[in-house]
Amino acid sequence: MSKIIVDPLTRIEGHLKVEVITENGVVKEAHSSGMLFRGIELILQGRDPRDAQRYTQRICGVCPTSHSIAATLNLDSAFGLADKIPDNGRVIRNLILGAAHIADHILHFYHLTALDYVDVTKVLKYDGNDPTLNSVKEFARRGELAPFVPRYEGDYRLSDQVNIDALAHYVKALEMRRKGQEMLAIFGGKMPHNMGVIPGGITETVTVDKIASFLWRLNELRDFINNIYIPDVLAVAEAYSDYFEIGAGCGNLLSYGSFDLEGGNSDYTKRKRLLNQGTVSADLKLGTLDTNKIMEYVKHSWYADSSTGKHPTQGITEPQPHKKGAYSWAKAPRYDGKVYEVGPLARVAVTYASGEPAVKNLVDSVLSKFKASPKALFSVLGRHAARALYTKFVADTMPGWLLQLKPGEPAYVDYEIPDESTGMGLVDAARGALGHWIEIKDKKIANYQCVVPSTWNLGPRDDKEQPGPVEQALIGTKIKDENNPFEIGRIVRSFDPCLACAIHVITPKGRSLGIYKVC
Ligand code: NFE
Ligand code: MG
Repeated sequence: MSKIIVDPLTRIEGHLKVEVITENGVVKEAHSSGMLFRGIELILQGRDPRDAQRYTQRICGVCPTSHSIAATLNLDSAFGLADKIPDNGRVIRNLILGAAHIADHILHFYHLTALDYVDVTKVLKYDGNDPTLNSVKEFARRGELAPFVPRYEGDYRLSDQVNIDALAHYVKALEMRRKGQEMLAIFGGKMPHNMGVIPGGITETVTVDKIASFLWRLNELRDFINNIYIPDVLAVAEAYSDYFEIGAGCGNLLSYGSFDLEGGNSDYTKRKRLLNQGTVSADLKLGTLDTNKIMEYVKHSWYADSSTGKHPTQGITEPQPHKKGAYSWAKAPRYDGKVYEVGPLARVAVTYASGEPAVKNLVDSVLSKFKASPKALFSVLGRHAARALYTKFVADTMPGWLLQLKPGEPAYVDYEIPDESTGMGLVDAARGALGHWIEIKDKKIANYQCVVPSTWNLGPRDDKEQPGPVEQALIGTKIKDENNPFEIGRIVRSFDPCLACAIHVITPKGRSLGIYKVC
């Protein structure tokens, strides 16, 4: 038996510790620990409900846009506006969320996960004219490749040419992310922490100029997705095809769906969305989403036991940092008592299982290229492929939304804050199902709860000792070289963890709460 601790696990957002115990090189036990406390839910208590849109965006620098949408859907529902949003407002929200997801998935593949597969030291072999790669080569020649080294050594399999191309794409992807953020800011006002998404709709007016500005950036991004991102994911899949069989996870997938295709229905679980709401089991059986079945458990989390087994409407955030048997600041969300994975794979699988033709064609074409069955989707490479195909599907749909905008027509409706109310906002963030719940008393927030994607995926064991999705994905994995446990980083990063979303802390004076050595 040996123990491998990766702490902190780098190239993700936030502070994650992963600990595995191996027997004969195979993972027998795994613990995923979120290492900081997220206090935003407590900070919101007693505030103006409209603060939720502003404050919850500060949970995370990567996905503030998704929090702005979840918070706003939540406020729409609490203010009685869910069926009153003008089409311009609904469509612009979709464009803003789409821009965020495109930029975010490009970020994940190139800047967070690619160096698990791409050998950055191969830049030393570069003899072309790209000035960016030449300057990286100069740093590498002088032995200055931080933060890309130190790293695990050994299992890099791409050919020199594919490897060098991928490094050039890493740099190009930085520019593409900027284009995505610019696109978002056209209607959102700025990025991060947009100002444009508000209860009742959107603050920005629609003009032909803005539509044109958005469209040329979108077209550039679509070129990048089709000609660079997807081919790079397929090249990695070809060289590392064993990762279609590694990191399967819990087998249950859950999605809230994303991108409202119609207003009208104030029940978000029944709305027509571009990506469908629902659940999918390991045999791709579709289930309908019932939010009453969502509960959070805390037996192994640093929270008071009185908050265990609660639906988010009854949720309590009561930290207990010295609790015995606890090993994470993340709670353990469960659906119908069972463990569920969320994320692009869940979105794509639910939509695929619903028979949506464009998504089905995209997924089937990749599966047939690798002579793989749909079961192969439940894997490290399945997650990367689903994320890339989802990005393409959304980007290809967005030009049509621009054509639906009506310059000069309203993008929001006015409202009053009710004395007392409750609300729920559901959307799929880039990393998966994101839910916000609010209770309003005396026009102020009495309770606010967020159940975020990385809590679903990275959360610890629950009260029935069921390990969380990432923990299950690690268990059973053969670690080829325990001194260079590539498998751990590759499995965990395929979920695109964001511990800032799952847990987060601030002090009023910005006092430093800990020093972390990242190596
Ligand atoms: Ni901080 Fe987030 C996304 C949300 S994941 S990245 O996407 O919500 O917990
Ligand atoms: Mg919560």
